[in-house]
Amino acid sequence: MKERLQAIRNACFEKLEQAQSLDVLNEIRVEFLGKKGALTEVLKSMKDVAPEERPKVGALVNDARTAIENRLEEVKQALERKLSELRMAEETIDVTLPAKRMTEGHRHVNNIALAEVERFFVGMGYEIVDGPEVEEDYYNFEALNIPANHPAKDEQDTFYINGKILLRTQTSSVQARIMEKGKLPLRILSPGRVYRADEVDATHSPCFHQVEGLVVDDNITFADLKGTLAEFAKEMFGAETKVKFRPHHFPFTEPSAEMDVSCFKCGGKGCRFCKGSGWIEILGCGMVHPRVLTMSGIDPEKYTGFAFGVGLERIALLKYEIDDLRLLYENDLRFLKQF
Ligand code: 2NM
Repeated sequence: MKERLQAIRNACFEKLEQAQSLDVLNEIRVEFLGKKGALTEVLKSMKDVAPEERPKVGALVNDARTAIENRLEEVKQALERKLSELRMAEETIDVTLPAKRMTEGHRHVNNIALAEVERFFVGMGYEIVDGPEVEEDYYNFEALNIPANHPAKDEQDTFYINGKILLRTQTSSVQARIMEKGKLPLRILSPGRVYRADEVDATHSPCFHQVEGLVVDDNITFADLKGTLAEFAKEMFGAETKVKFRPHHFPFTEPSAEMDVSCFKCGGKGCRFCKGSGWIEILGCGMVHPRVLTMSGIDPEKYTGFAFGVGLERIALLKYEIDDLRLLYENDLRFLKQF
């Protein structure tokens, strides 16, 4: 019996020597100490031992069990220490390695141009205002003196949701909404997306951005318009920039004009950039039509105003000398990274 117990103990210790994982340790525990384990088998055979011998044999079995349990615990602790050292070694961080570079985003060209436009007008006391892109026919057309038979109202040019609701074609709709509220004086700038049913090409997109400005107060004259927009041109295209106004027609302004800036590439001598003319067309403007004021509940005998509208993409393309509008929307990083 003594030899049998010694053999079990040796077999167990030998296996423990080889054990490399906690799972294997547990298997060894079950194999030797478990319900069907080797030691339990010995206890079962006690019935064959002479009664006077049993206490002695029992004590021997208990010794063997204690020895195995102790060794199991020792091996377990040693193994845990070893595994944790291995893990620590694996997780060690080499603080001398160079840091990973984060890819940093930046503003889109359109946004850079918009920030510049906004900075100028906010500096002049304008408030930036916002309104719905899905707009009522009334604010997009009727309130701006665009009659029912006007070509801009054609389904060929405007995206209609239904007979009365559409995607705004200009951000003046925002201004019509604000004039209607009746708080005067007004000095507002409404940048935003506008939609027109155009085919995509180098200069057209069905969705683009407009910045429109509106001032309404007593004694506002065309001189205020000219002074404001001449300063704006200098801010955007350089202090040397000259402006010129050409008569034009818009339904919502009277008189109306288009403003050109002297070519900032050639200084007005004429080059490829300005197609030899020395001038570049930049925006539309005019004195707010008395009918537009009246429809918003403003008395045109007491108040006058000027307004203007500029295409943001046009400014961005000119300033950064980009020759195709589509580049602004394709989100090709090779393009975007240049600005
Ligand atoms: C333009 C050109 C001229 C304009 C008019 C108004 C409003 F609401 F006051 F009637 N807002 N913007 C306007 C005037 C827009 O865009 C080329």
